[in-house]
Order: sequence, then C-alpha cells, then structure tokens
Amino acid sequence: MTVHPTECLLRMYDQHHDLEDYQSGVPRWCTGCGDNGILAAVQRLCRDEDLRPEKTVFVSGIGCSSRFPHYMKTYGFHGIHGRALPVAEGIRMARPDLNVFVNTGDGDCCSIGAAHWIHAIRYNMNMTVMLHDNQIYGLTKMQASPTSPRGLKSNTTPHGAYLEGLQPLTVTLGVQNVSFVAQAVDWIPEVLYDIIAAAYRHKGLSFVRILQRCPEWLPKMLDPWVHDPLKIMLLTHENGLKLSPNISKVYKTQERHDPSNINRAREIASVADPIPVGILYHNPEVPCYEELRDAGQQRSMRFIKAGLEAEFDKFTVWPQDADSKAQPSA
Ligand SMILES: Cc1ncc(C[n+]2csc(CCOP(=O)(O)OP(=O)(O)O)c2C)c(N)n1
Ligand code: SF4
Ligand SMILES: [Mg+2]
Repeated sequence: MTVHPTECLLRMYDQHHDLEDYQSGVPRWCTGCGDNGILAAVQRLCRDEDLRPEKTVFVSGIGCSSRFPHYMKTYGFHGIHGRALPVAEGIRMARPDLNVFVNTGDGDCCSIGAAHWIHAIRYNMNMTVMLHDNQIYGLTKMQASPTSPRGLKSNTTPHGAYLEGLQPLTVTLGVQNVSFVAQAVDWIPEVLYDIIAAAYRHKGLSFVRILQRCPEWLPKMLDPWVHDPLKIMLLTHENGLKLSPNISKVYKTQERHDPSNINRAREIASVADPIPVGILYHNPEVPCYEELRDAGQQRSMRFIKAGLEAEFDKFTVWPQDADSKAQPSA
C-alpha cells in the first residue's frame, strides 16, 4: 500500500510530547538562580500545551537569562545584546505559524534594548515576553542596571546607585497599544506557571516581569519577600489569576483586581512593597501589527508551498545528460 507523504507528516504531528522533549542540556546557571525556576515553568507549559518543538522558537539577547534558548529543545536564537525583541518581531512577520517566546534580562531589555522594548509594546505582535529582572547585570559580574534599587552598591556604583530604579511595569503600561502586563516572582512556582500560561494564551504581546533571584551577586536582596508571604500581594479576579486553596492559605495579602482597569493597574504597578503578583492589565481587543499589515493578503497554503518550492529549486542538481531545454532559465 502506498502511503502519501503528507499522511506520515500528519501522524508525526499528532505525537504527544513529554517534558524531556523540551529539555536540552544542563543549565549553567548558579545553584539557586531564579532562572532555573523560570525554565522549569516554561518547559511544563510547553508540555501541557503540547507545543510542537519544531513550531516553537525562543529568542534572547545577551546575559545569564539570555542563555535560555540553549536549554529548550525547540528552535532558538541567542541574539545580540538588547536586540531580542526586533529579532522576535522579524520571526513573527516571516513565520506567523510559530509560537514565539522572548527571554530578556533587565540590562538587555531596559538598558541597551530600551528603544526596542517601547516599540515592541506598541506593535503588539503575538509573542510572550519574559523579563528576568534580577536588578543587576549578572553575566558581566555585577554592574548596576536601570532596575537596580537606589543605594545598591555594585562595581559601577561603589557609593550606591544614585537614582531610583526604573519600574518596568509602569513604563510598559504607559505605552500605546499595551495589551497584557503581569508580574511574577521566581520562588512561587505554581503562580509563576499560571501567569506565564495566561501570557502565552493572550493574543498580542504579553509582557511578564519576573522578579528573579541572583544569589551570586545579590544573595540577600529579595529575602524579606521570599521569607514573608504577607509581603506578596496576589491579584485575583475571575478574568485574571485564580488561586488554588493552598496558595490562598499561605499568601493572605490579596487584592481583587479587574485586569481591564488600566488606571488601577498603573497604581498597582508602582507598588514595590508588598510585591504585587498577578495580571495587572489585559485587553484582548488591541490589534496585532502583523494582522493589520497582512489584512487582505492572507497567505494560503498554496502561496507558502510555492515559495518553498522556489527556494528548493535553487538547489536542484540537474542530470548532465538531461535535455537542456528542460532546465529552468536562471
Ligand atoms: C553591545 C554590547 N554591550 C555590552 C555587552 C556586555 N554585556 C553582556 S551581558 C550584559 C548585561 C546583562 O545583564 P542582564 O540583561 O540584566 O542579564 P543577566 O545577566 O542579569 O541575566 C552586558 C552589559 C555586550 N555583550 N554587548
Ligand atoms: S550570576 Fe546571578 S543571574 Fe547569573 S546565573 Fe548566577 S545567580 Fe543567575
Ligand atoms: Mg539582570
């Protein structure tokens, strides 16, 4: 019996994926680094959503956090410092069929990449952006970043940082076309997972700031919040985060917050203590740039196949004895 090639492909796509199908290598992050928890949450999400590895891409810039794509058994692009977002936007334009994730650090996104960050929010292209905010340049060994708190001593601020830290959530919420903003912490895995999952399901650019521990350079900085559950303020709502009874029992500081309320979201965004955790803003109606641009020029399967055939044809090796008339003109 002849099996048509597409039948085999269809069977392959039906495969179920396990956690190992998304795991690649042993992370080189320090023991206790918050990046490990973020990676675990993302791999679980890929497994639970059964994302096809060959249809998924992780994009990053440069930094400890930007090593993320190396540890995902998907496609990945470990790019250049500050340029994760424009690379991801390019991928989105060329391959709207892919799941696009971005992992960026506070230096990568809020310092050298700040201009790209603002415009990416405005373009609202469909991707999940995770800001690993450890409030320091980790990879280059402890220089102050824009989100470092005032007074922080580092290699570039030996007398303490002079300025108040930039707040990534308030900046993001101030940009035209913002559609999804959330905050998570690396040390509450269940809530971290739920927030990244909600971000992934949102159509548009979802921006998740994750407070991430860096035990190497700032070993005690987040300890007060890690050790006192009352210093975490969980944002709950039927259209936002729904808490399990176990989480509710431990984390008792809570606010019922409607994620469609941008004014309250902006107020919450500027609160540093207790740390607000949950979905601050969600507006599913904001159009995505790629859809606005592509409106009226739907790419049919035939169009995509024709493009692929044209590319493959460039590499065709014609038999020497073939009739020269049969060869395509250059
Ligand atoms: C154009 C350019 N400038 C500077 C650097 C040096 N550099 C590499 S990573 C980094 C900062 C990383 O900090 P962050 O984005 O917060 O990532 P983390 O290591 O903390 O995860 C810097 C300044 C570089 N690689 N390229
Ligand atoms: S230096 Fe900090 S951010 Fe980098 S891997 Fe170590 S703990 Fe993580
Ligand atoms: Mg950092």
